[in-house]
Amino acid sequence: DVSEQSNVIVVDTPIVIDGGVFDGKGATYTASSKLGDGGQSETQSPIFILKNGATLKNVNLGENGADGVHVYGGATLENVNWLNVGEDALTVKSEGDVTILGGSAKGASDKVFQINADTNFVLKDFKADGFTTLVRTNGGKQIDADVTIDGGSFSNGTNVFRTDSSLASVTFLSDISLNNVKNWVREGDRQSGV
Ligand code: DGU
Ligand code: CA
Ligand code: CA
Ligand code: CA
Repeated sequence: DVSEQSNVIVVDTPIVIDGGVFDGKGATYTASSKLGDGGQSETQSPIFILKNGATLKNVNLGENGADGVHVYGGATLENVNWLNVGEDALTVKSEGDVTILGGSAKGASDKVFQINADTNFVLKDFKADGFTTLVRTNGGKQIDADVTIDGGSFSNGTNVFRTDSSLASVTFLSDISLNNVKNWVREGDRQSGV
């Protein structure tokens, strides 16, 4: 269910991609009010649902980001840009590996990537500007998330990685550029500054 509105595709039912590749060729997809308002309400729906190793590429998520992208059973994202993150940008909803290559996110009030299930989560050459936490395992939960952040540039945020899980790990590789970011890691109540 999509309709065109000045080169922006307005989505009022989540677009489900079950396996295979969805190439947006640079188009912008924004949520209609049926999915949410892009604020901090936890009851919003995603714009895209990726399942079973689907690839999403060359897509912008527009001014109403709603609950972004939900992933079930792993996915790859290439050159996906969140122009204004809604409640969050992407959520790992069930076990599976997630790889994010390039892309960017702006304007997250709280989290960018929300990990609610076991995953190997790779973020390579991503850019984020404006966030509280870039990558967060679900609050108060034990989640076996192995996160790798390889390059990228992150500005105007509080935490690069935050977890309450003793099973989670983060590895930082190559040249990561931080500008006005307070902590690399916050684990429980412990913070390690940059
Ligand atoms: O505990 O479960 O922020 O997926 C509260 C909720 C919260 C999630 C998460 C998400 O952790 O809603 O957006
Ligand atoms: Ca949330
Ligand atoms: Ca959410
Ligand atoms: Ca926002």
